[in-house]
Amino acid sequence: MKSCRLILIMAALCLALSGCGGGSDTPAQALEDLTVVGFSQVGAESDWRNGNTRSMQEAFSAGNGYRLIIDDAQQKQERQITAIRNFINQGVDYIVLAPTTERGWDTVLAEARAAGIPVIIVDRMIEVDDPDLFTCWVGSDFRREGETAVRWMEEHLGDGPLRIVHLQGNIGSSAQIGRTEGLDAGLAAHEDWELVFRESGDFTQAKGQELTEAILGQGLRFNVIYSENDNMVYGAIDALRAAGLVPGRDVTLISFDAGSKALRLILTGDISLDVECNPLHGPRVRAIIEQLRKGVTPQKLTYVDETYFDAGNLTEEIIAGRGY
Ligand code: GZL
Repeated sequence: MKSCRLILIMAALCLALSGCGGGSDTPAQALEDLTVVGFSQVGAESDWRNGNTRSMQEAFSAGNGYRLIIDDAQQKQERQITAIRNFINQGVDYIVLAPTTERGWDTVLAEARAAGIPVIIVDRMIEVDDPDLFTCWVGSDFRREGETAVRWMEEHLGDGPLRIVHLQGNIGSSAQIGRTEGLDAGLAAHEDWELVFRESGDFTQAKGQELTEAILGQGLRFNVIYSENDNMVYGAIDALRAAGLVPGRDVTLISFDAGSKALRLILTGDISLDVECNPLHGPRVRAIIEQLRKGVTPQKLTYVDETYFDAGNLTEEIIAGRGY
């Protein structure tokens, strides 16, 4: 019922604009059959994020029986909270939230529950007092991603002191929290690993370049950059090259996401390790909603299988099949 109001308004608008009426394939009839999904997306800060958005658009197409309403929060939680309230007022059938940060969702998710709208969390995790405030979550194990990177560093960089520059993602996001925890465990375990710089680059290429330029300008000595996503490492590469340094030779670059552009930089030797964080959540979230539509209770937490790539295991075929 809740989506009928939205559909009828849209249908009336379509009919008014198109002057058509009657017939089984009128917009009203077509709209009536669509399941409406409100998707609050973090932003468009990275290749990963854009791949995630495309995956959701492909999964929730009209041809698949859905109408997807996407709100781009420009990496601001308050905009996501407003978007969720708008979805509630529009009477969508389902809400999907890709949360900017872990905390601060209890109130608005209680409003969605009171409205009888299931909420699916995708990608990053949320921390709420009552886990029944969301139906289920699908995403990555970010701590494990960080541990994968540190294990690789131990195996491949173990023969000398490491002076590490750490480019963090959005502070408070579970991607940043988990990847940072992984590195912190490595720093605690190795007395010849030194953290020489740590700051958030907000997962963006521009900030990654800006921070790297600043530390080069200060004359800081380092031999590893641990970047919590690909776009920040692209910015770091630009800064290193401008300073006459050779990425992969003068500085070892560690990254996360494993998008096709970054994997090509592994083949050229610029990036040494890229830990996969798969953004193609559209089919996963659609499968969850289709379970809900059949009255089936989905698994509460679903972790996506992920690996890592380096010069030892990467092929052109892998890159060709990435999808983002
Ligand atoms: C990780 C995702 C992160 C990516 C970044 O699941 O939340 O946000 O690592 C993206 O590229 O901006």
